[in-house]
Amino acid sequence: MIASSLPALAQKKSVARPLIFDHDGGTPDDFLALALLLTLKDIDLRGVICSPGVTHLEASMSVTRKMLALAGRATVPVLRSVARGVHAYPTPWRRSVWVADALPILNQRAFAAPAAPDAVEWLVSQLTAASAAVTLLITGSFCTLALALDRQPSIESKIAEVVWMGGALRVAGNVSRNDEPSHDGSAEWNAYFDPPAAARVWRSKLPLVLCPLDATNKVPVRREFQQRLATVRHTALGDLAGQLNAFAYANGEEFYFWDLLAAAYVGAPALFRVKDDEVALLADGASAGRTKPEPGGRRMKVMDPIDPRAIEDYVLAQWRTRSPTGV
Ligand SMILES: [Ca+2]
Repeated sequence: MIASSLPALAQKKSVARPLIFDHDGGTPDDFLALALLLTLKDIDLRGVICSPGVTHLEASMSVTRKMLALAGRATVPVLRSVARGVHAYPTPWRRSVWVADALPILNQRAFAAPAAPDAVEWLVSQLTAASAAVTLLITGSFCTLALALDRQPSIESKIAEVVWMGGALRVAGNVSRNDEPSHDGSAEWNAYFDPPAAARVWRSKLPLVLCPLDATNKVPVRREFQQRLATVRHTALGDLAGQLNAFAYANGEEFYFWDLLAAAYVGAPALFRVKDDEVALLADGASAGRTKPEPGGRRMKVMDPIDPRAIEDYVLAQWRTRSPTGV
């Protein structure tokens, strides 16, 4: 950019980027990602799709609606996916969404949930009618997108890019043999939940940006981060984020910025290196859902956080500042 063009650009009103968020209700992860998205000024959030995955769908939809209402965005449509997936998540992982749904901060007012349109039908009609290409942020499996692509393949041309938290390229997967004895442990759960759906997206020409475990492993949720969340409690979204993040300690296991990292990329891509890669997807067998770097594999971009501490600082700064709707 040349310096002389700056005044003209400064006067030009920036156009918000249209985005659809498709999540699978993992608590706290998917909702932390939503809490960050709701702080972004340059995003036009067109709708939030609740897909099956690491959740109970009714509770996931309820939390999603209550979060949108808390953020003054109750008019953003919430869509119900009828996709089913293939491999069910371990039951204990899915339960905490019910606790999130009962948090007082999300229940300050009585809430009447409107009927939820079918996500696949809505996605096809939204994209078909879109005048500008839409970004998809997907922090669950591809189960819903795959159905939409099958229903109307031409929607591909209306998708600017798909940012996906999923895959494990040069690190171990997180599908445990304790939970899935027939699996070899090489896959990441968002790919393993519905490998044929991932294969459908692999067959598409969609621009794909991966946020794999290789990236998320670099950003653990540190105790210090939880303590710093207490300093952003003066905003509603910051307060909610701190309460949600406490769920990260429920099982005493290591927790990472997974979905939140992919959302941070949407808001602040400059905090990431992005490299081209070629990745094969194994759709069945003992490695079902494995995403394997391989010459000749599907081309995609892969994100890598430059500085994990800068990611923490970024999300805290977002939650410290009042959102575009003033909460
Ligand atoms: Ca998720």
